[in-house]
Order: sequence, then structure tokens, then C-alpha cells
Amino acid sequence: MLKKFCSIFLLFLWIVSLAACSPSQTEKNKKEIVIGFSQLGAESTWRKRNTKSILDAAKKNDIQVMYENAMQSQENQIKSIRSFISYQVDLIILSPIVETGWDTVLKEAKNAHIPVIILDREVNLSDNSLYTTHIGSNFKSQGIRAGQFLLNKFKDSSKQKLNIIEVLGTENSSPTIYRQQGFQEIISRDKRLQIVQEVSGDFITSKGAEIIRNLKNTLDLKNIDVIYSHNDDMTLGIVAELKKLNLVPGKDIVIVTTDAQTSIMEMLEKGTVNCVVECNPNSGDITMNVVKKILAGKRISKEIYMTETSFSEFSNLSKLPYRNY
Ligand code: GZL
Repeated sequence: MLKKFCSIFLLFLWIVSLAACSPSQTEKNKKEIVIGFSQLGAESTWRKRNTKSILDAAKKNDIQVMYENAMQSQENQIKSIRSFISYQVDLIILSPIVETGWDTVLKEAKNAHIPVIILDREVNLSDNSLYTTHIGSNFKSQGIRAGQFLLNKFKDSSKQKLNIIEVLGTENSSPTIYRQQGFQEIISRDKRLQIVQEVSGDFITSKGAEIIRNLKNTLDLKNIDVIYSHNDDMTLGIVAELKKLNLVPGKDIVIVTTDAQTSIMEMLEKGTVNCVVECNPNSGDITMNVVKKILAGKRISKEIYMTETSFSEFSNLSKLPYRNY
């Protein structure tokens, strides 16, 4: 009797030990998610933070990422998307350098039954069913915030004309298109605010500096009241060049900039820039949650906006919240 009990007990222990070390059926069924991520480049501090946010969040969620840096080339992005399709990834994340030229390749992704998330910048398509959702900023509201600061800044000014230089980002990209649209809509409410130059700096520090070097030959920068820059990296170049010309940024020329990277927030604290409109690059966690929801067949809204605000010389400069990049 005892012998029989021992053998049954040993058999029971053996079965339990097997179950404990072998993966459960549900774990085996849990297929690893593989996504293709076409990032437009590494042109700015903002972009590098955005890429890190995505890759860190994917790792945290055990999601495999085929990451491709297109180095500012739409052609490279299209090639990457085609390689993701041939690899049969579960989902594609596209951060498009410009708004147009995506219909054909996104049709190929749709025909391959691969869902697409548009990250950060937007796309302009003939058929919006070619992507599941856009996760990014409301760029027009960023331009509006920049313009509203100037309306407030100069509301009591006795000047009859206020000359503005607008330094644009990458042409045909949605941040450039809609920041410009929002800004110009708002400043048109005060006829004294006049844009005297619009120049593209492609979101790059060196081009921001080059713009000032070129403009000083055609404009008397002492007559410029405001520079509105579409991103902080260009502003770093602009500020450095103004100082070489013995112009005091933030005093001689009001500086309004976009992104809110730490180096610029420190400039706001010192009065070197006057207004910082935030553009939030930290979309990794929200994006991975959306990836899992899409692959679980859940409904997703077409537009998911990042939370962001703006800071200025009118903020409590002793308590500025620093962003993590
Ligand atoms: C905006 C993003 C822009 C940033 C720049 O969401 O696409 O591109 O404002 C970046 O810093 O280069």
C-alpha cells in the first residue's frame, strides 16, 4: 500500500515539475510581435529623443523592432517599407519626412494586410484608410501658441511696425506647413506684426546659423524685432550667430522657438530666448500601447495627440519643467 502511494506521489511530483519548467500553451501561442520602424533621420536633438523613446518602449514591451534610419531621404523610407512588407512584419511605424508621395507604398502595405501607424509628422493621402492612426502633435496649435505670445508681448508696445523673420523647418513637412499656418493666422490680428523674411533651415543647427550669416548681408538685423524658429536646433545656430554680431538675443531681438529641449529651456531661464513652444518627442509608451491594441483587433481613433504646452518669459522661470532630452 505504502509502496503504491509513494509511486503515485513521485509521479505527481514529476508532472508538476514538467509543467513548471515548460512554457504554458498560452505562452507558446503568444507570438513575438515584430514591427518595422522607418524613422526619417537623426537631424535634430528632438528626433534622436523620439527614436530612443520608441526603441526603449518597444524593448520594455518585448516588441522586436526592425529600425531603419532614412537619413532624411523619402526614397530610403519607401525602400524600408517594402523590406518590412517582404519580411511580413506585424505592423509598420512610419515617421514621414514629408507629407506627400506615400500612396503607392502604403497601398502595398494594405494589400499585404500590414497595419500602419503614422508617427510624428503627417501624411497627405488620397485614401486615409491606408493607415490606422496618426500619433503626434497638433502642429497648427504650436504655431498659434507662438503667435499668441507675440500678441501678448507687444500689446502695449508703441512701435508702429514689428519686423519678423520666420525660420522654417523642412519644406513640405507637416510641422513646417501647419506651424507657419497657425502662426500667420494669429499674428494677422495685429497689423504691426509683419513677416519680412521666411527662410528654410531644415530643422538643422548649421542651417540656422547660415541663415543669419546670409541675412546680415541683405538686411539690417538691428531693424528686426522677432525671430520665430520652427525648432530649437536651428535656434541654437541663430543665437550663436547673433552674439557674433553683438546683437543680444532675447533683448535686441525677441526669440520664439519650438520643441523645448533642455539647452533651450536653460536659455529661457537666462532670458536668451523669450518663448518656447513644446513639441513632445516622448511617444514611445503610447505608441507601443497602440501597437498592441491594433494587433489585438481593438478599435483605435484616427488621431492621437501628444500632450504639450508652452513656456515664456511670463512663466515662473524658477520652476521651469525640464524635458528629458
Ligand atoms: C515635429 C518634428 C520636428 C521637430 C524638429 O514633430 O517632426 O522635426 O520640431 C524635428 O526638431 O527635426
